[in-house]
Amino acid sequence: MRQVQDRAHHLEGDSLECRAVVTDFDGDGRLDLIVSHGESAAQPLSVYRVIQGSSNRWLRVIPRTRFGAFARGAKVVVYTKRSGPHTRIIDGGSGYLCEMEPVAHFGLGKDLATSVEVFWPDGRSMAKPLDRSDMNTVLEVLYPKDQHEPTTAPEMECGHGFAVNEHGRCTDEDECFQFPSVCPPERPVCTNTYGSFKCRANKRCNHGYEPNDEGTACVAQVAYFGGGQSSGGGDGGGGVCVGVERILLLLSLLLSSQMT
Ligand SMILES: [Ca+2]
Ligand SMILES: [Ca+2]
Repeated sequence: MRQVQDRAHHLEGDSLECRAVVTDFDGDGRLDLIVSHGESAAQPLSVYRVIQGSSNRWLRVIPRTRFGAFARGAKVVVYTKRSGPHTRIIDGGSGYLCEMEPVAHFGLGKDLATSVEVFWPDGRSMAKPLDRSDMNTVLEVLYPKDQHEPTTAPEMECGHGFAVNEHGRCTDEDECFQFPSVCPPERPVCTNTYGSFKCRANKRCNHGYEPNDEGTACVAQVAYFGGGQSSGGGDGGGGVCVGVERILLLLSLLLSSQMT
């Protein structure tokens, strides 16, 4: 990693106020990195084109609005054979001076996607089973104009830990509720999780504290928002609109991911 970071510093130097976006610049299904410079004078863009990973599978999903525009704010969930569900949001503006592509990109490695669900901001949704021929393609998903038109198929495959509900959508199975004895006696406390469940030892904690995942100690309670822990703010409001240090880190991660 250190070597990759040094290489990134060598390539980008100490440029100030540069911004970056990750996108599939050449349409080959592998994400590339574009870095802009020049806060006060014109400077060329840097384009880092990914050439490794050609044997990996991928899927790109483009949800559309009812008017055919990119569906900003839509959520795209892809279920897979081995690695569970993957979620992307079509971002309406990633941050200061840059913006992500309005495409849900899924790098699958050797895995296979089995179904895709799209949720539009107005609550409309669709679901569609996928097969091998859908891998390594760009999937355009039109807005389902007819509220009553079937938007799912009976052969939906959601993968381990999920089941198809009465609306034809993949939903998490509550293993703790369905199988009350799913946890072993030494770790009897069951906590349902998205796609799985956890078992821990029984432990009482004082107010403001909660057992850790193993039930071996009490830790301070933390706030959760939508299942993920809160995190600190970032430069430019998050997304991939970042300062030079984060660009170098992003570049390092991109380069290192190609080496694996
Ligand atoms: Ca590419
Ligand atoms: Ca579960």
